[in-house]
Amino acid sequence: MHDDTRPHIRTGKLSRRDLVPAVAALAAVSGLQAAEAEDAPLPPGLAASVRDLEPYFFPQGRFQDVSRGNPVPHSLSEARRGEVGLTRDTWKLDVVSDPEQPARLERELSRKDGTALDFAGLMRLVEKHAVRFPKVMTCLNIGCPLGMGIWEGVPLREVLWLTRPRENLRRVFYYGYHNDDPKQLFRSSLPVGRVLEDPFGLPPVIVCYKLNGEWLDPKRGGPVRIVVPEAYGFKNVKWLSHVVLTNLAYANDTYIGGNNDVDSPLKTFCAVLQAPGGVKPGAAIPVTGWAQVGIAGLSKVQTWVQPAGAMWPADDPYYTRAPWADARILPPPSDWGGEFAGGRVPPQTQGFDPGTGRPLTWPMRLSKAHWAALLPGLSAGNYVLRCRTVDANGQAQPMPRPFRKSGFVEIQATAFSVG
Ligand SMILES: Nc1nc2c(c(=O)[nH]1)N[C@H]1C(S)=C(S)[C@@H](COP(=O)(O)O)O[C@H]1N2
Ligand SMILES: [Mo]
Repeated sequence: MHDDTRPHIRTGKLSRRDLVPAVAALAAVSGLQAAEAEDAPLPPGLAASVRDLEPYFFPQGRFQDVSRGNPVPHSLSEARRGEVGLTRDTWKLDVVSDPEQPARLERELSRKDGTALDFAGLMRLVEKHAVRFPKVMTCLNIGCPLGMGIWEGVPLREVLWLTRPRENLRRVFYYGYHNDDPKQLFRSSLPVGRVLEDPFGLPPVIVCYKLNGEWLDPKRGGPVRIVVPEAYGFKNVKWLSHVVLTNLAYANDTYIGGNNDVDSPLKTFCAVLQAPGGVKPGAAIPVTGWAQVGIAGLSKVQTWVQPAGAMWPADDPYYTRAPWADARILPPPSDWGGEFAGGRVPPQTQGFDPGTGRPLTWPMRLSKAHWAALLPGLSAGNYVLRCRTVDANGQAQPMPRPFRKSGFVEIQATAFSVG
């Protein structure tokens, strides 16, 4: 459905899914420093393009939607959503042992026994345990983020502990409302260790009920979804209804079908937002774009313009020997977008200074950054613009994980003409 990556060079207006496929090989970039966003004033030829950039945080309605289901659960009428537990008043969550590979729990939370967790119960956990953090939502198979938001929830471990698990618990899997049709089930899973503890400063896996300070809307998976900070979209199950604690020792995600690598955290990569258009010979060319900051961070965004039809050595499929030039990674915006109440990032958002509301590090990991470049003027003709990231380990895109089914990471090529 959305596994759509037609391989051709994009021309003219932005169509975010049109990207050029890359093939596997090795790229090595060394001697790179950590990212530094530049605060120096932008050249006049670039300032207008930067002003026109998309907002940093997306309002809920601006997220792209790739939901499955027939009908998609968010398209149900409010009355019907009430009947199936998809409103805050009617929501219930089963937290049970897997009958196939049981974990030993002292108690289960289940609709059957009248002990399921309801929204009021979730809100009791909120009082003590709520967390908020920024995260980019990206589909493993799509070359652009679906949206960037501040997600709020309760750590999934707080819900898990309500069952008082004792032993034989190795994995947690979870799924949402799927029209009561087993064929429509969408399930994801995590090792229990990731749920119980947050490695390397990551935020927790959460049972999420708010986005950008507002209740999570039905389209975004409301009333409640899972959000896994470092994961691609498919681990972030929407319309959450069941958490199953299991002694199963390996992943059983629905996304394994479709040949996806379900153990692959977010990669670092970039693309153009404003492509060159209407360019006159000799005139400097403003270009803007976004970069996804994956687990390896972001050190640079670079661009390279090549005459159309020019050949490139077949032994360098990732263009590592091309004369790449650094673009600017833009500093934190003064207007965050996101339609936040009072125009401020919600208080106590992880990664933001509680006093000033400014980010503590930049660019923020597992988030998005914008970039801009003013390319030197060219003579009349046809060209291809490419862009790539270099991560904080010095690895240039699409390395170190170039494979298609562990997350989209191809070097984008955009055709344009001067004349
Ligand atoms: N219940 C359910 N949750 C789901 C899906 C789904 O089809 N059903 N799609 C997943 C996939 S593949 C992605 S990329 C994200 C997209 O999240 P978004 O629609 O909020 O942007 O939702 C995930 N959660
Ligand atoms: Mo996805």
